[in-house]
Amino acid sequence: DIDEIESVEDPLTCVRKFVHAATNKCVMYVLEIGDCLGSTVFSPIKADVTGNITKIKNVYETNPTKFKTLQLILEGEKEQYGTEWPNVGATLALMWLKRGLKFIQVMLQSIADGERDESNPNFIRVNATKAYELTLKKYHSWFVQRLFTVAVYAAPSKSDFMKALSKGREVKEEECVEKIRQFLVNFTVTIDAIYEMYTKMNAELDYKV
Ligand code: EIS
Repeated sequence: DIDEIESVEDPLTCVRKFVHAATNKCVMYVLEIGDCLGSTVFSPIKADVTGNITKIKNVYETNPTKFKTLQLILEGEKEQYGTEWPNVGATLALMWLKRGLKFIQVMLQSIADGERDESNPNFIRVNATKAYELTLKKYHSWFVQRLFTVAVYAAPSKSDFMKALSKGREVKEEECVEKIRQFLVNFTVTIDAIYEMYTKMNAELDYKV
């Protein structure tokens, strides 16, 4: 929201507001993508991501003025929970949510960059596998890693995926890739800012599930 950004004084507030606004938008896209993936294999993933969002939203709604930005939520919870923090509340929910968002970012970037399996050019397995290795794998036990391998086999073909992203319309691959590129500009900046915030605030945990 340009108006909101221009009306504030210092650049840091600006960045926080941007992260807050952009995340709301990103989150909507994620849910839409989830719906497009229909398959029951994806329902635990969708439930997890939706759970994270609900948790963050609920905390925000307890005090929208105090929790105007994601950073203010983390700072507020740090104060509130003491030694339990960051393994608690919206801080924990966003810690996991950002990994799922980063997975999507890396996968879309890989598709946009034209990375593909030459013998199966209409599959997105290579893109999903790359994204998994760079974002979630390190937080998953051997068992969950096996589940991922199964999920990747249920992934739609690239053309079905593009169709789903275009809300069911038949679109040219090039046209869809261009939209993905545009989407990635703000999406990437936002996710990077959230990751940076976790690093700066020392809020990142690296246990496995
Ligand atoms: C966290 O979940 C909770 O999110 C968090 C809190 O309860 C915390 C406590 O430790 O746990 O166990 C969850 C973990 N979440 C930890 C795993 C759930 C699903 C496992 C399925 C494994 C396969 C994942 C691979 C994805 C395959 C994709 C194939 C590609 C087409 C366009 C595709 C969109 C896919 C988006 C992928 C996002 C995955 C997110 C998984 C996150 C995760 O590992 S709290 O809850 O704080 O809110 O209470």
